[in-house]
Amino acid sequence: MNLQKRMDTALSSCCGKTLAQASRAEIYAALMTLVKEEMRSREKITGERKLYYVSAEFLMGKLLSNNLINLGWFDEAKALLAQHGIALEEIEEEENEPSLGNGGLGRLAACFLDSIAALGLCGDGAGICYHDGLFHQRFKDHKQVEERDPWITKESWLTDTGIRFPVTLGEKQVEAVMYDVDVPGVQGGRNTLHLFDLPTVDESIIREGIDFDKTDIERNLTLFLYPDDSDDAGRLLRVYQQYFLVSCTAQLILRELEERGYAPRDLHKHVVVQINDTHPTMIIPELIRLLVAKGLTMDEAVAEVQQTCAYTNHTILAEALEKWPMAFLEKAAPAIVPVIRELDKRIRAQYPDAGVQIIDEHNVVHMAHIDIHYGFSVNGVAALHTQILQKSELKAFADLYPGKFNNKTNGITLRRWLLHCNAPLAAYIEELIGPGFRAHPMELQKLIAFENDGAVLRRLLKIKAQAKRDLAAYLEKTQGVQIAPDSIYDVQIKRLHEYKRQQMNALYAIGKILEIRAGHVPARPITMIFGAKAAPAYTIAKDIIHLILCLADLVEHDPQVAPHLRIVMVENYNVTKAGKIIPACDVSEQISLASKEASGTGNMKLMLSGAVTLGTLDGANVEIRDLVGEENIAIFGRHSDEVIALYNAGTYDPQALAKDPQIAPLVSFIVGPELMAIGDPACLNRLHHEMVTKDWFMALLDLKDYIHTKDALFARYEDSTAWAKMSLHNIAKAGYFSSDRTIAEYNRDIWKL
Ligand code: 26Q
Repeated sequence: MNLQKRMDTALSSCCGKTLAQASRAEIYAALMTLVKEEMRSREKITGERKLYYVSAEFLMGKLLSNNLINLGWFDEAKALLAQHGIALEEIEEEENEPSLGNGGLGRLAACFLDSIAALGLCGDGAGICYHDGLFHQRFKDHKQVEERDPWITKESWLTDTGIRFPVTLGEKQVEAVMYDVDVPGVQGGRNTLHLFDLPTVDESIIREGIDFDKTDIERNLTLFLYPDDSDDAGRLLRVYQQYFLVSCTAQLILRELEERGYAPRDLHKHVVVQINDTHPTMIIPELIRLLVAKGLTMDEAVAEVQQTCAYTNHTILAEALEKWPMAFLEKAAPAIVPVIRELDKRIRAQYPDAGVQIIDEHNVVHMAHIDIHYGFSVNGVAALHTQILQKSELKAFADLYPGKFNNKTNGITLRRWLLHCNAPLAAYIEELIGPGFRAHPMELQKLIAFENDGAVLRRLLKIKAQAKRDLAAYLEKTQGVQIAPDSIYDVQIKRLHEYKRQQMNALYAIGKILEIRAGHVPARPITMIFGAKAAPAYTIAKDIIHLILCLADLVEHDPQVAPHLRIVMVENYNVTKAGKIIPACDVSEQISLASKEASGTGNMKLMLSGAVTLGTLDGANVEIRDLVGEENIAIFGRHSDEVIALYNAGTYDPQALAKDPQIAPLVSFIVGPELMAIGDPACLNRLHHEMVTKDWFMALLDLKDYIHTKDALFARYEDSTAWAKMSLHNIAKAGYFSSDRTIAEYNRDIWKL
């Protein structure tokens, strides 16, 4: 491949320019076109069995560098641009990030597609092409404001396949369009992400911000990714979206099955469907319906689909487990209602237990129950999470089907989260242990041999120091904030949710402010970095953002505090920004209420860049601790069994805790005169009231332990050699969390491709 030549040709044909004359946008467009062409010329990965990973979300991030890496073009492209004085990062800035996901679940799907292709497995993704993704977050008056986030440009990674599927939405027939995004494997070959869209969708119906007519399905169906379930019109739209996704996917599966020369009654031999949370659950009745239409009996169709579909659970939060009133399904997806009733009838005949029925006494359909009864595999996403599913949340089902339950601890693709986002660290690791870790991430363990090598530890610190300066420069450029590169970077980046307890971190900040004012300054300045979007209708989550933004303002303007503490909330946190923040992180905040975070994947990304985890024994933190050992992680807080017992007993009393002499001043500060003068008293009062009366996710329960553990961890930062050693241990043990390992396990135990 001669990239130089191909770029010259591409640029001269698109705009009659040379590389030296072309604008950044033109260079980006030319590079994208070349990469697309190259990917198209690669052979599709094929196989006797094919996986369809069906998900309402694929949080792919920008694709240019990712694709360059997987094609093996990255270094050449970088060098070519460098000859013209251009950094590849500048060209990347031209690309819009598609925000086709809320957070972890969507990003996991993207890492999985990368790993499936990397392992040469035959597997495509199927999702929805939301025109405006989730939303673009802006801060105004210390509050989150949602704006639309159009990301599709004339030239994009999407290719119209020309393939159309009829879908019956309620009473209307619509015609879906299938776009493809290629997913190149690092060792050659390619898979595809199929994104379905409705051409009648009309952006002009968007009013202020992200407000639009929720009832006009033909014009709104694929405008936005549904961010919350605040109102019924929105909830119904979500059901329409889900049915649209699964109807298209089911048709695609059967069409490709036939093209490959197999009969419908051999579906399970040649197809496996992974259902990413309950969002695509309706693919089960839809496939049954289509098989019956092709001549199978109901018994045959049910048996076939049951051996084809597998379900991944990502949450034990009751409010996130989807349950839809039958009336919604009758309205949005009438074609599958008879099938769902039939499936329910069969369960009733077999199992008397009311807790495992599909349609409950209120005529509400429990989507997870469909998946568990009519799929052949149910997996959790971290060891602790799977245990909790089996022992408590889904115990009734685990007792019925012990063989279906299995664990697949999440993973992340090192190609994006190390090789791309932290190239200097990757290069140094290669210097030390050779290139083998790229294909075999467990080889990172070879780094342990250097744990007492002073020169190596100093180099690691230097790489981190540079990443911290880079982040400081980025934040100055993008948000106009100044942070001190020699401070500790304490990072909490994830969706805003009470169970993740950003509010506990904010209370820590308040404690620090009060301590500094009392003359106890920390040994080293602390920079607290937050990144989080809140669901637009999640009031308390937005109040927590408000609190953090008010605290950031207060600290910045207090000359006594500012030299020792800074708080930054990164606007519009997304995959791109994660890539900038992660390499610079010293302390990784993973402080969810034990039992509530199914896995977490940010925890893995941050340890891979050498951050030390400060966390509870929740999700994959448990496995991180087991791998790195107690001495290389800071653990605090109640354990999951204590938390579950407290919930069951109903005895948790935040009111009493709020009176504790150490806690009271921190909580009261939220409604004290200083913050009230900066922020919106209604928001601060509401948050304060919620915290001291409900504190549903028990932030106050672990607060003292948290503050103590965090201060002790910060103190350890002062011994830079010991810190570098901890950091090295975290990098060395992160190989286990490669999504290549996770995917190999899915394939070994579930997909059998
Ligand atoms: C449900 C009903 C109605 C509307 C929206 C939803 C909805 C949307 C998104 C429910 C859940 C989600 C996203 C969940 C999610 O991201 N879960 C995270 O999944 C990660 C990957 O497994 C885990 O690491 C995280 O612990 C988990 O929180």
